[in-house]
Amino acid sequence: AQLKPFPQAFLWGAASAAYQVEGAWNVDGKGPSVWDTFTKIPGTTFEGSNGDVAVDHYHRMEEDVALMAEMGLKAYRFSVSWPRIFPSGRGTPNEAGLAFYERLIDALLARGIEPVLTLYHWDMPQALQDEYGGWESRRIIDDFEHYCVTLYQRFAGKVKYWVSLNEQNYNLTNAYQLGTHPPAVQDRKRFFAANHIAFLANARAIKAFRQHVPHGLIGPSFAYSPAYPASSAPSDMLAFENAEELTNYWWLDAYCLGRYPLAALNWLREQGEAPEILPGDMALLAEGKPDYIGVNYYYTLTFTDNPLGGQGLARINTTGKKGTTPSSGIPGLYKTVPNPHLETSNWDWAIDSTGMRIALRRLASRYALPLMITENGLGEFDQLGEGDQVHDDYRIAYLKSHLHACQQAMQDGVELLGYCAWSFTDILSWLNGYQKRYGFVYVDRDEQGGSLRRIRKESFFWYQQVIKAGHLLD
Ligand code: GCO
Repeated sequence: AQLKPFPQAFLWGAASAAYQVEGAWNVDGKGPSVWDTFTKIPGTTFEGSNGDVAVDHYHRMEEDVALMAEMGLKAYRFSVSWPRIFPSGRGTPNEAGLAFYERLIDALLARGIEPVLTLYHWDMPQALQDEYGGWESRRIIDDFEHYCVTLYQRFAGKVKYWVSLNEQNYNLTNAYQLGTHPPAVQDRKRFFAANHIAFLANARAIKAFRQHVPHGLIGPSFAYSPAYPASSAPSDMLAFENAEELTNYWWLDAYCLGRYPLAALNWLREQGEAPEILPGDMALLAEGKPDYIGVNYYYTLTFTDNPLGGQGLARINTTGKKGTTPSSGIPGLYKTVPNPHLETSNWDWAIDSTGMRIALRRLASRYALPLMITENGLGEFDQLGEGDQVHDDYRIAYLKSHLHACQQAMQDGVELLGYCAWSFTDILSWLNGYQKRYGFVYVDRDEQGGSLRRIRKESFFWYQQVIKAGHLLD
Protein backbone atom coordinates (compact mmCIF):
# COMPACT_ATOMS: atom_id res chain seq x y z
CA ALA A 1 0.00 0.00 0.00
CA GLN A 2 1.06 3.57 -0.65
CA LEU A 3 2.50 5.16 2.51
CA LYS A 4 0.75 8.21 3.85
CA PRO A 5 2.86 11.39 3.67
CA PHE A 6 4.53 12.79 6.77
CA PRO A 7 2.13 15.11 8.60
CA GLN A 8 2.40 18.82 7.87
CA ALA A 9 3.37 19.58 11.49
CA PHE A 10 6.05 16.85 11.62
CA LEU A 11 9.10 18.15 13.51
CA TRP A 12 12.05 17.53 11.21
CA GLY A 13 14.83 18.01 13.68
CA ALA A 14 18.38 17.42 14.80
CA ALA A 15 19.86 17.17 18.28
CA SER A 16 22.84 17.79 20.53
CA ALA A 17 23.80 17.84 24.22
CA ALA A 18 25.51 20.62 26.17
CA TYR A 19 28.67 18.78 27.17
CA GLN A 20 29.11 17.34 23.70
CA VAL A 21 29.04 20.67 21.85
CA GLU A 22 29.35 23.75 24.05
CA GLY A 23 32.90 23.84 25.35
CA ALA A 24 33.41 27.02 27.44
CA TRP A 25 33.52 24.67 30.39
CA ASN A 26 34.55 27.32 32.91
CA VAL A 27 33.25 30.47 31.24
CA ASP A 28 30.72 33.04 32.49
CA GLY A 29 30.39 31.55 35.93
CA LYS A 30 29.76 27.91 34.96
CA GLY A 31 30.61 25.41 37.68
CA PRO A 32 32.22 22.03 36.96
CA SER A 33 30.07 19.01 36.14
CA VAL A 34 31.01 15.42 36.91
CA TRP A 35 32.15 15.11 33.28
CA ASP A 36 34.57 18.01 33.60
CA THR A 37 36.20 16.12 36.44
CA PHE A 38 35.91 12.58 35.12
CA THR A 39 37.37 13.15 31.66
CA LYS A 40 40.53 14.54 33.25
CA ILE A 41 41.26 11.29 35.05
CA PRO A 42 43.78 9.41 32.88
CA GLY A 43 42.38 6.40 31.03
CA THR A 44 38.71 7.29 31.23
CA THR A 45 38.15 8.43 27.62
CA PHE A 46 39.59 7.85 24.15
CA GLU A 47 43.01 9.54 24.08
CA GLY A 48 42.01 11.68 27.04
CA SER A 49 39.47 13.65 25.00
CA ASN A 50 37.18 16.01 26.90
CA GLY A 51 34.59 18.72 26.38
CA ASP A 52 36.65 21.73 27.50
CA VAL A 53 36.31 23.14 23.99
CA ALA A 54 34.14 20.49 22.29
CA VAL A 55 32.97 22.19 19.06
CA ASP A 56 32.85 25.57 20.80
CA HIS A 57 29.13 25.94 20.20
CA TYR A 58 28.95 28.31 23.18
CA HIS A 59 30.87 30.89 21.16
CA ARG A 60 29.61 29.89 17.69
CA MET A 61 25.93 29.57 18.49
CA GLU A 62 24.84 32.19 15.95
CA GLU A 63 26.79 30.51 13.17
CA ASP A 64 25.36 27.09 14.07
CA VAL A 65 21.79 28.37 14.17
CA ALA A 66 22.31 30.04 10.79
CA LEU A 67 23.33 26.64 9.39
CA MET A 68 20.22 25.05 10.91
CA ALA A 69 18.09 27.69 9.23
CA GLU A 70 19.85 27.12 5.92
CA MET A 71 19.14 23.42 6.25
CA GLY A 72 15.47 24.12 6.94
CA LEU A 73 15.28 22.43 10.35
CA LYS A 74 11.86 22.62 12.00
CA ALA A 75 13.15 21.61 15.44
CA TYR A 76 16.42 21.64 17.34
CA ARG A 77 16.91 19.59 20.46
CA PHE A 78 19.61 20.79 22.85
CA SER A 79 20.31 20.37 26.55
CA VAL A 80 20.85 22.90 29.29
CA SER A 81 23.93 22.42 31.43
CA TRP A 82 22.76 22.37 35.05
CA PRO A 83 26.07 23.73 36.44
CA ARG A 84 25.89 26.62 33.97
CA ILE A 85 22.66 27.68 35.69
CA PHE A 86 23.61 26.62 39.22
CA PRO A 87 27.41 26.42 39.49
CA SER A 88 27.17 24.52 42.75
CA GLY A 89 23.89 22.76 41.99
CA ARG A 90 21.42 24.98 43.82
CA GLY A 91 20.88 28.45 45.27
CA THR A 92 20.69 31.57 43.14
CA PRO A 93 20.77 31.09 39.37
CA ASN A 94 23.71 32.35 37.34
CA GLU A 95 22.18 34.96 35.04
CA ALA A 96 24.92 34.60 32.41
CA GLY A 97 24.02 30.92 32.02
CA LEU A 98 20.31 31.62 31.63
CA ALA A 99 21.09 34.42 29.18
CA PHE A 100 23.06 32.07 26.92
CA TYR A 101 20.11 29.70 26.55
CA GLU A 102 17.74 32.62 26.11
CA ARG A 103 19.85 33.87 23.19
CA LEU A 104 19.85 30.39 21.68
CA ILE A 105 16.08 29.97 22.08
CA ASP A 106 15.40 33.43 20.64
CA ALA A 107 17.72 32.76 17.69
CA LEU A 108 15.85 29.50 16.96
CA LEU A 109 12.41 31.07 17.27
CA ALA A 110 13.41 33.97 15.03
CA ARG A 111 14.08 31.41 12.29
CA GLY A 112 10.96 29.35 12.88
CA ILE A 113 12.83 26.47 14.53
CA GLU A 114 11.01 24.84 17.44
CA PRO A 115 13.30 24.48 20.48
CA VAL A 116 13.20 21.07 22.22
CA LEU A 117 14.84 21.60 25.60
CA THR A 118 16.46 18.73 27.50
CA LEU A 119 16.76 19.40 31.22
CA TYR A 120 19.34 16.77 32.04
CA HIS A 121 21.85 15.22 29.69
CA TRP A 122 24.27 13.72 32.24
CA ASP A 123 26.21 16.78 33.39
CA MET A 124 25.49 16.61 37.10
CA PRO A 125 27.00 19.51 39.05
CA GLN A 126 30.17 18.16 40.64
CA ALA A 127 29.21 19.94 43.86
CA LEU A 128 26.12 17.74 44.30
CA GLN A 129 28.06 14.60 43.50
CA ASP A 130 30.58 15.56 46.20
CA GLU A 131 28.00 16.69 48.72
CA TYR A 132 25.64 13.73 48.70
CA GLY A 133 26.48 11.38 45.82
CA GLY A 134 24.20 12.81 43.12
CA TRP A 135 21.50 10.31 42.15
CA GLU A 136 22.26 8.17 45.18
CA SER A 137 20.63 10.59 47.60
CA ARG A 138 17.00 11.65 47.82
CA ARG A 139 18.23 15.17 48.41
CA ILE A 140 18.64 15.47 44.67
CA ILE A 141 14.86 15.41 44.19
CA ASP A 142 14.43 18.92 45.62
CA ASP A 143 17.54 20.30 43.93
CA PHE A 144 16.53 18.94 40.54
CA GLU A 145 13.02 20.33 40.94
CA HIS A 146 14.40 23.75 41.85
CA TYR A 147 16.65 23.72 38.77
CA CYS A 148 13.79 22.64 36.51
CA VAL A 149 11.35 25.21 37.90
CA THR A 150 13.94 27.94 37.29
CA LEU A 151 13.96 26.98 33.61
CA TYR A 152 10.18 26.55 33.44
CA GLN A 153 9.66 30.03 34.82
CA ARG A 154 12.14 31.57 32.44
CA PHE A 155 11.18 29.73 29.24
CA ALA A 156 7.56 28.60 29.62
CA GLY A 157 6.39 31.19 27.11
CA LYS A 158 8.96 30.24 24.50
CA VAL A 159 9.55 26.49 24.71
CA LYS A 160 6.76 23.99 24.12
CA TYR A 161 8.68 20.67 23.97
CA TRP A 162 10.72 19.56 26.95
CA VAL A 163 12.75 16.44 27.71
CA SER A 164 13.19 15.60 31.40
CA LEU A 165 15.97 13.01 31.84
CA ASN A 166 17.99 11.88 28.84
CA GLU A 167 18.89 8.19 28.68
CA GLN A 168 18.74 7.58 32.39
CA ASN A 169 19.00 3.88 31.52
CA TYR A 170 22.17 4.14 29.45
CA ASN A 171 23.87 6.76 31.62
CA LEU A 172 23.26 5.02 34.94
CA THR A 173 24.10 1.59 33.50
CA ASN A 174 27.47 3.01 32.55
CA ALA A 175 27.82 4.93 35.81
CA TYR A 176 26.83 2.19 38.28
CA GLN A 177 27.15 -1.16 36.50
CA LEU A 178 29.90 -0.90 33.89
CA GLY A 179 31.93 1.75 35.68
CA THR A 180 32.51 3.70 32.47
CA HIS A 181 30.69 6.98 33.27
CA PRO A 182 31.15 9.00 36.47
CA PRO A 183 31.14 8.05 39.31
CA ALA A 184 32.40 4.79 37.75
CA VAL A 185 30.88 2.33 40.21
CA GLN A 186 30.15 -1.36 39.59
CA ASP A 187 27.43 -2.33 42.00
CA ARG A 188 23.98 -3.53 40.97
CA LYS A 189 22.26 -2.67 44.24
CA ARG A 190 23.47 0.91 44.07
CA PHE A 191 22.50 0.97 40.41
CA PHE A 192 18.85 0.17 41.09
CA ALA A 193 18.78 2.47 44.12
CA ALA A 194 20.07 5.42 42.05
CA ASN A 195 17.57 4.66 39.29
CA HIS A 196 14.67 4.66 41.74
CA ILE A 197 15.68 8.10 43.00
CA ALA A 198 16.05 9.36 39.44
CA PHE A 199 12.48 8.14 38.71
CA LEU A 200 11.23 10.10 41.70
CA ALA A 201 13.09 13.22 40.58
CA ASN A 202 11.70 12.80 37.07
CA ALA A 203 8.15 12.51 38.40
CA ARG A 204 8.52 15.51 40.68
CA ALA A 205 9.87 17.59 37.79
CA ILE A 206 6.91 16.58 35.63
CA LYS A 207 4.43 17.40 38.39
CA ALA A 208 5.92 20.88 38.71
CA PHE A 209 5.82 21.26 34.93
CA ARG A 210 2.01 20.98 34.98
CA GLN A 211 1.83 24.12 37.11
CA HIS A 212 4.44 26.19 35.35
CA VAL A 213 4.13 25.14 31.70
CA PRO A 214 0.48 24.16 31.34
CA HIS A 215 0.55 24.22 27.54
CA GLY A 216 3.85 22.42 27.10
CA LEU A 217 4.68 18.76 26.59
CA ILE A 218 7.28 16.89 28.61
CA GLY A 219 8.69 13.38 28.65
CA PRO A 220 11.95 11.51 29.26
CA SER A 221 14.21 10.38 26.42
CA PHE A 222 14.83 6.68 26.68
CA ALA A 223 17.62 4.77 24.95
CA TYR A 224 15.44 2.01 23.57
CA SER A 225 17.26 -1.01 22.18
CA PRO A 226 14.43 -3.46 21.62
CA ALA A 227 15.28 -7.05 22.56
CA TYR A 228 15.09 -9.92 20.07
CA PRO A 229 15.34 -13.64 20.90
CA ALA A 230 18.26 -15.41 19.21
CA SER A 231 15.92 -18.20 18.12
CA SER A 232 12.44 -19.55 18.67
CA ALA A 233 13.78 -21.95 21.35
CA PRO A 234 11.67 -21.36 24.47
CA SER A 235 14.88 -20.77 26.46
CA ASP A 236 15.81 -17.93 24.10
CA MET A 237 12.28 -16.54 24.26
CA LEU A 238 12.52 -16.50 28.05
CA ALA A 239 15.93 -14.81 27.88
CA PHE A 240 14.43 -12.19 25.59
CA GLU A 241 11.52 -11.59 28.00
CA ASN A 242 13.98 -11.26 30.90
CA ALA A 243 16.08 -8.79 28.96
CA GLU A 244 13.13 -6.68 27.84
CA GLU A 245 11.98 -6.37 31.48
CA LEU A 246 15.39 -5.73 33.02
CA THR A 247 16.89 -3.52 30.34
CA ASN A 248 13.83 -1.66 29.02
CA TYR A 249 10.49 -2.02 30.76
CA TRP A 250 12.08 -1.36 34.16
CA TRP A 251 12.45 2.29 33.07
CA LEU A 252 9.52 2.67 30.72
CA ASP A 253 6.98 1.11 33.10
CA ALA A 254 8.24 3.28 35.95
CA TYR A 255 7.93 6.44 33.84
CA CYS A 256 4.67 5.68 32.07
CA LEU A 257 2.75 3.27 34.30
CA GLY A 258 4.15 4.18 37.71
CA ARG A 259 5.16 0.61 38.54
CA TYR A 260 7.94 -1.91 38.03
CA PRO A 261 7.65 -5.01 35.84
CA LEU A 262 6.66 -8.03 37.91
CA ALA A 263 9.26 -10.74 37.22
CA ALA A 264 12.16 -8.29 37.20
CA LEU A 265 11.12 -6.79 40.56
CA ASN A 266 10.69 -10.22 42.03
CA TRP A 267 14.10 -11.36 40.80
CA LEU A 268 15.79 -8.28 42.24
CA ARG A 269 14.10 -8.83 45.60
CA GLU A 270 15.42 -12.39 45.65
CA GLN A 271 18.92 -11.05 44.99
CA GLY A 272 18.55 -8.44 47.74
CA GLU A 273 19.08 -5.78 45.06
CA ALA A 274 15.64 -4.22 44.72
CA PRO A 275 15.45 -0.48 45.45
CA GLU A 276 14.04 0.73 48.74
CA ILE A 277 10.47 1.87 48.05
CA LEU A 278 9.17 4.25 50.72
CA PRO A 279 5.50 5.06 51.32
CA GLY A 280 4.39 7.61 48.76
CA ASP A 281 7.05 6.73 46.17
CA MET A 282 4.81 4.80 43.81
CA ALA A 283 2.03 7.38 44.18
CA LEU A 284 4.50 10.08 43.12
CA LEU A 285 5.50 8.05 40.06
CA ALA A 286 1.84 7.70 39.14
CA GLU A 287 1.37 11.47 39.43
CA GLY A 288 4.38 12.30 37.30
CA LYS A 289 3.56 10.57 34.04
CA PRO A 290 4.89 12.02 30.79
CA ASP A 291 2.95 13.51 27.86
CA TYR A 292 5.05 11.65 25.32
CA ILE A 293 8.05 9.33 25.22
CA GLY A 294 11.29 10.54 23.67
CA VAL A 295 12.90 7.61 21.89
CA ASN A 296 16.63 7.44 21.26
CA TYR A 297 16.94 4.58 18.84
CA TYR A 298 20.23 3.25 17.51
CA TYR A 299 20.10 -0.58 17.42
CA THR A 300 18.39 -3.75 18.53
CA LEU A 301 20.00 -6.32 20.83
CA THR A 302 19.63 -10.08 20.45
CA PHE A 303 19.55 -12.37 23.47
CA THR A 304 20.07 -16.01 24.27
CA ASP A 305 19.91 -17.92 27.53
CA ASN A 306 22.82 -17.68 29.93
CA PRO A 307 23.14 -20.54 32.39
CA LEU A 308 24.39 -19.69 35.87
CA GLY A 309 28.13 -19.24 35.83
CA GLY A 310 27.89 -17.71 32.34
CA GLN A 311 28.75 -14.30 30.98
CA GLY A 312 28.31 -11.27 33.27
CA LEU A 313 28.23 -7.59 32.31
CA ALA A 314 30.99 -6.56 29.93
CA ARG A 315 32.56 -3.35 28.82
CA ILE A 316 31.58 -1.59 25.62
CA ASN A 317 33.34 -0.97 22.33
CA THR A 318 35.36 2.22 22.52
CA THR A 319 37.81 1.27 19.78
CA GLY A 320 35.83 1.65 16.57
CA LYS A 321 37.07 -1.81 15.55
CA LYS A 322 34.39 -4.18 14.37
CA GLY A 323 33.82 -7.39 16.24
CA THR A 324 35.50 -6.32 19.48
CA THR A 325 32.42 -5.98 21.71
CA PRO A 326 32.22 -8.89 24.13
CA SER A 327 28.90 -10.51 25.02
CA SER A 328 27.25 -9.06 28.09
CA GLY A 329 24.45 -10.25 30.32
CA ILE A 330 23.30 -11.54 33.68
CA PRO A 331 24.08 -15.15 34.53
CA GLY A 332 20.85 -17.13 34.87
CA LEU A 333 18.82 -14.60 32.83
CA TYR A 334 20.24 -13.60 29.45
CA LYS A 335 23.25 -12.59 27.41
CA THR A 336 23.73 -10.80 24.10
CA VAL A 337 24.79 -12.51 20.88
CA PRO A 338 25.48 -10.98 17.47
CA ASN A 339 22.49 -11.08 15.12
CA PRO A 340 23.60 -12.91 11.96
CA HIS A 341 20.91 -11.14 9.91
CA LEU A 342 22.22 -7.63 10.55
CA GLU A 343 25.18 -5.53 9.44
CA THR A 344 26.91 -3.48 12.13
CA SER A 345 28.64 -0.12 12.37
CA ASN A 346 32.33 0.03 13.23
CA TRP A 347 31.25 0.20 16.88
CA ASP A 348 29.34 -3.08 16.55
CA TRP A 349 25.96 -1.38 16.66
CA ALA A 350 23.47 -3.47 14.66
CA ILE A 351 21.96 -1.47 11.80
CA ASP A 352 18.29 -2.34 11.91
CA SER A 353 15.64 0.00 10.55
CA THR A 354 12.90 -2.61 10.94
CA GLY A 355 13.87 -2.67 14.61
CA MET A 356 12.91 0.98 14.77
CA ARG A 357 9.43 0.25 13.43
CA ILE A 358 9.13 -2.54 16.00
CA ALA A 359 10.37 -0.20 18.74
CA LEU A 360 7.81 2.47 17.93
CA ARG A 361 4.96 -0.02 17.75
CA ARG A 362 5.86 -1.72 21.02
CA LEU A 363 6.00 1.57 22.88
CA ALA A 364 2.89 3.12 21.35
CA SER A 365 0.92 -0.02 22.00
CA ARG A 366 2.12 -0.66 25.58
CA TYR A 367 1.93 2.94 26.80
CA ALA A 368 -0.66 4.58 24.52
CA LEU A 369 1.40 7.78 24.32
CA PRO A 370 2.67 9.89 21.43
CA LEU A 371 6.33 9.36 20.64
CA MET A 372 9.14 11.56 19.40
CA ILE A 373 12.40 10.28 17.99
CA THR A 374 14.76 12.39 20.07
CA GLU A 375 17.87 10.69 18.66
CA ASN A 376 18.73 8.41 15.77
CA GLY A 377 21.85 8.43 13.66
CA LEU A 378 25.10 6.79 12.68
CA GLY A 379 28.46 7.38 14.35
CA GLU A 380 31.28 6.75 11.90
CA PHE A 381 34.79 7.80 10.88
CA ASP A 382 34.20 10.50 8.24
CA GLN A 383 36.83 11.67 5.76
CA LEU A 384 37.25 15.30 4.84
CA GLY A 385 38.12 15.06 1.16
CA GLU A 386 39.25 17.30 -1.70
CA GLY A 387 37.49 20.62 -1.94
CA ASP A 388 35.92 20.23 1.50
CA GLN A 389 33.68 17.33 0.49
CA VAL A 390 32.43 14.76 2.98
CA HIS A 391 30.82 11.83 1.16
CA ASP A 392 28.83 10.30 3.99
CA ASP A 393 26.54 8.24 1.75
CA TYR A 394 26.49 5.50 4.47
CA ARG A 395 24.88 8.04 6.83
CA ILE A 396 22.32 9.06 4.22
CA ALA A 397 21.42 5.39 3.70
CA TYR A 398 21.07 4.90 7.45
CA LEU A 399 18.89 7.96 8.00
CA LYS A 400 16.76 7.27 4.96
CA SER A 401 15.95 3.70 5.95
CA HIS A 402 15.12 4.79 9.50
CA LEU A 403 12.88 7.63 8.37
CA HIS A 404 11.13 5.15 6.13
CA ALA A 405 10.60 2.94 9.19
CA CYS A 406 9.09 5.94 11.00
CA GLN A 407 6.66 6.40 8.15
CA GLN A 408 5.71 2.74 8.26
CA ALA A 409 5.21 2.93 12.03
CA MET A 410 2.89 5.90 11.55
CA GLN A 411 0.99 3.87 8.98
CA ASP A 412 0.74 1.18 11.66
CA GLY A 413 -0.98 3.74 13.90
CA VAL A 414 1.86 5.24 15.92
CA GLU A 415 1.53 8.94 16.73
CA LEU A 416 4.99 10.32 15.99
CA LEU A 417 5.57 14.00 16.72
CA GLY A 418 8.91 14.33 15.04
CA TYR A 419 12.37 13.02 14.33
CA CYS A 420 15.55 14.56 15.72
CA ALA A 421 18.57 13.13 13.98
CA TRP A 422 21.65 12.71 16.11
CA SER A 423 23.48 15.01 15.67
CA PHE A 424 23.47 18.43 14.00
CA THR A 425 27.19 19.23 14.00
CA ASP A 426 29.83 16.68 14.85
CA ILE A 427 30.12 16.36 18.60
CA LEU A 428 32.31 14.97 21.35
CA SER A 429 31.40 11.31 21.81
CA TRP A 430 31.54 10.83 25.60
CA LEU A 431 33.98 7.94 25.57
CA ASN A 432 35.02 7.89 21.90
CA GLY A 433 36.36 11.40 21.56
CA TYR A 434 36.14 13.14 18.22
CA GLN A 435 36.82 10.12 15.99
CA LYS A 436 33.17 8.97 16.07
CA ARG A 437 31.22 11.52 14.08
CA TYR A 438 27.46 11.81 13.82
CA GLY A 439 26.79 15.26 12.35
CA PHE A 440 25.35 16.74 9.19
CA VAL A 441 28.04 19.37 9.65
CA TYR A 442 31.68 18.33 9.84
CA VAL A 443 33.81 20.14 12.40
CA ASP A 444 37.47 20.35 11.51
CA ARG A 445 39.53 19.79 14.63
CA ASP A 446 42.74 18.86 12.81
CA GLU A 447 43.37 22.02 10.87
CA GLN A 448 46.24 24.21 12.03
CA GLY A 449 45.26 26.03 15.17
CA GLY A 450 42.14 23.87 15.59
CA SER A 451 39.93 26.15 13.49
CA LEU A 452 36.76 24.17 14.26
CA ARG A 453 35.55 25.25 10.83
CA ARG A 454 32.04 24.04 9.93
CA ILE A 455 31.75 22.08 6.66
CA ARG A 456 28.46 20.83 5.22
CA LYS A 457 28.52 17.08 4.57
CA GLU A 458 26.64 15.39 1.74
CA SER A 459 24.01 14.36 4.30
CA PHE A 460 23.40 18.05 5.04
CA PHE A 461 22.19 18.68 1.50
CA TRP A 462 20.22 15.43 1.48
CA TYR A 463 18.32 16.27 4.69
CA GLN A 464 17.76 19.81 3.44
CA GLN A 465 15.97 18.40 0.38
CA VAL A 466 13.92 15.92 2.39
CA ILE A 467 12.73 18.66 4.75
CA LYS A 468 11.90 20.95 1.85
CA ALA A 469 9.88 18.23 0.11
CA GLY A 470 8.33 16.99 3.35
CA HIS A 471 8.87 13.39 2.28
CA LEU A 472 11.61 10.94 1.38
CA LEU A 473 12.94 11.26 -2.13
CA ASP A 474 14.01 8.23 -4.21
C1 GCO B 1 28.36 8.66 21.91
C2 GCO B 1 26.91 8.42 22.09
C3 GCO B 1 26.20 9.70 22.41
C4 GCO B 1 24.78 9.47 22.69
C5 GCO B 1 23.99 10.58 23.29
C6 GCO B 1 22.93 9.92 24.11
O1 GCO B 1 28.90 8.19 20.94
O2 GCO B 1 28.91 9.30 22.79
O3 GCO B 1 26.37 7.80 20.97
O4 GCO B 1 26.44 10.63 21.40
O5 GCO B 1 24.12 9.00 21.57
O6 GCO B 1 24.68 11.49 24.06
O7 GCO B 1 21.92 10.77 24.46
